[in-house]
Amino acid sequence: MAPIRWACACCLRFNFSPEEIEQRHKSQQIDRMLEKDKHAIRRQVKLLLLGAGESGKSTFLKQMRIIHGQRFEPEIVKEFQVTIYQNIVRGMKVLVDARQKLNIPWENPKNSPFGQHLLRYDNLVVLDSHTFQDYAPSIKRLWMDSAIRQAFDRRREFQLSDSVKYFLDNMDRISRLDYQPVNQDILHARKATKGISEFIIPINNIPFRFVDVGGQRSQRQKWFQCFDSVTSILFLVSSSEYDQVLVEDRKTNRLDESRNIFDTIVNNVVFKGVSIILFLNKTDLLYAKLRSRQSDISQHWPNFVGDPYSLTDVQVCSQWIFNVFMYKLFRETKRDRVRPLFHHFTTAVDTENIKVVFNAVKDTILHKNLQSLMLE
Ligand SMILES: Nc1nc2c(ncn2[C@@H]2O[C@H](COP(=O)(O)OP(=O)(O)O)[C@@H](O)[C@H]2O)c(=O)[nH]1
Ligand SMILES: [Mg+2]
Repeated sequence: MAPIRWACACCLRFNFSPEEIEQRHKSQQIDRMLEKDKHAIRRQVKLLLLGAGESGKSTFLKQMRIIHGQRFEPEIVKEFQVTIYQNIVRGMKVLVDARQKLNIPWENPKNSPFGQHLLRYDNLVVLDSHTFQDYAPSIKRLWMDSAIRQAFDRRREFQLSDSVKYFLDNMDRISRLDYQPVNQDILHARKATKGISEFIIPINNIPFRFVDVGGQRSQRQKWFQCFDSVTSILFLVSSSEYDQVLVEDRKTNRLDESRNIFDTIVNNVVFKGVSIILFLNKTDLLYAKLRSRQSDISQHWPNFVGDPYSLTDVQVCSQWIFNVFMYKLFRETKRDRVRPLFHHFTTAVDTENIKVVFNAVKDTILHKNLQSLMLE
């Protein structure tokens, strides 16, 4: 028989057996533990990073680590180094292949065998600082050839990761044998997120739990697993992708896909009381795209009215596109007209920009949740 450790008056009054009393005792203990957990969960801020693939979710999370002084461990830096080498070699391989398919003649025909060398790279081969040397000289030569630059300028016609240009412009430094990635390189490293990854950072003595998910179609069914106890959703949109199509099907416009995902989130009853903060990201790439005047928004978005190109200053022109077109596009998706939609224009690879934006976001979140965070 189980020893009787505790029996309240009502147990005795109802003539519970010692086993029943023990059972009741255990269940009360469990209730107290659950209550404590609930309290801890309520005392934390859970931020869900959502958005289509390549919108900048993981980059934003990297910035949170950098800004809050949580260094990347040496093993993680090593992993990023491998990713960077692969981003570069694969990126140049894509450009060489595109040059061929687009029938752009080499500026220097002697570069042809260097291009062939890149095409022979097996995407699954893991590279290190030594094996990267096999490709580095070819890559440097090819990046100087105007044929590759012309293919690069037509990149919206094929799939090229956004960071390739940054890495190719930094080849002299990256191809050194003693190369160590700096934070800016880590921020540009592209590796698609699979599954769900979480990172907790204490901010103002409150644990901020950032939840990062994979954004591509195949990854999105996993999103529902993290919809519990969400404080805020940070929804990222890649604003420069208005003229690009999805990796997944190579036909859906990326901005359209992003707006459809936003629709399912902002109008979801699960998130009724959750504040949603929209990040119109990749402003730097949008500026660059506008500056190059290679792509006209109204060609891809016929309901885009106005002529932003009549504005001579690229910055003014981009702000106009953001406010008059993109923000409106997302705001109009929201069925509840009264509910506020906070928004920011961001460049996730720019630490100073994210510092300022996150400060504002943090204030909004803390202010909105002050009661549940402080008073419990
Ligand atoms: N230039 C630029 N690149 C960005 C920006 N945000 C993200 N990227 C790059 O875009 C790629 C995709 O970003 P990532 O954070 O992996 O997207 P995710 O799929 O939403 O997690 C990475 O190579 C990033 O370095 C930005 O604001 N500007
Ligand atoms: Mg990611």
